[in-house]
Amino acid sequence: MELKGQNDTIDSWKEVNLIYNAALRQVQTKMEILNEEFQHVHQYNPIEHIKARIKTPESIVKKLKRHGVESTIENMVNHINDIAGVRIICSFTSDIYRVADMIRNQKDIKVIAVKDYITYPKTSGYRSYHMIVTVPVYLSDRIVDTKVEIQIRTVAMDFWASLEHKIHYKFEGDAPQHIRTELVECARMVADLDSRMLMLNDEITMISYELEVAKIKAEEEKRKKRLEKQAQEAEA
Ligand code: 0O2
Repeated sequence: MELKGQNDTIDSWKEVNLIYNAALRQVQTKMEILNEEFQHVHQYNPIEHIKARIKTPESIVKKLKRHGVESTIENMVNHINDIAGVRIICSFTSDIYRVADMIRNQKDIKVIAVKDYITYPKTSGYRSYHMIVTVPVYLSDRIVDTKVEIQIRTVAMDFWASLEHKIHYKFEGDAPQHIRTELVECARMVADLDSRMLMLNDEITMISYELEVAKIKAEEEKRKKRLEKQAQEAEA
């Protein structure tokens, strides 16, 4: 089967929409399957929930303007990495890296760029883990490797980013200094909350493990005693 890149195969907005929607659905389904499998094997869900969206034509045009390029289908496909966007919300920071590794291990997903704004937060305070990947979309006559932006973040990071995004748009990117300072302080608190919740969860997991081990040992002790008693009764 012929494998073509994006720019020489996509030539109309309708087709673009169809292809990016297909890519979005594939990534979303893959994530749901991985989450279900993880639950089955480890009795634990690393993913709280998933949101998926196609960027609106207005936002695409705005972003192309920001990039200083003409609004054409070709420029859109080449310059805009987040036409298809999937946001994965996790409970804990450790889950983010776990999910990112699961994505990397998918044979048909190609990771083309990673931005770790958790290890290196933005000056705004923004924290999130971004991956630009491509997935093959199988059409009747060709395969189109299609870009999807995956943002992975905790519930707390998402809460902060939603409010900051709203403020950013309200003030058209020029929020008063005291609001920006307060947002940076809130981002610091969010990071602290995430790390304390993770420590708490690790401690709970450890206690549950120790309780489970103690229960097994107690069961074993009981079984031994029962066998000893049965042996004594048989001797008598
Ligand atoms: P919108 O309106 O959310 O779609 P690229 O997409 O790679 O060409 P960039 O900006 O270098 O452009 O990529 P980056 O930094 O990975 O950001 C991509 C997206 O992450 C943004 O898309 C936002 O959704 C989100 N993001 C990045 N920085 C911030 C931030 O400081 N605050 C918030 N709330 N979100 C952020 P768009 O298209 O810029 O915006």
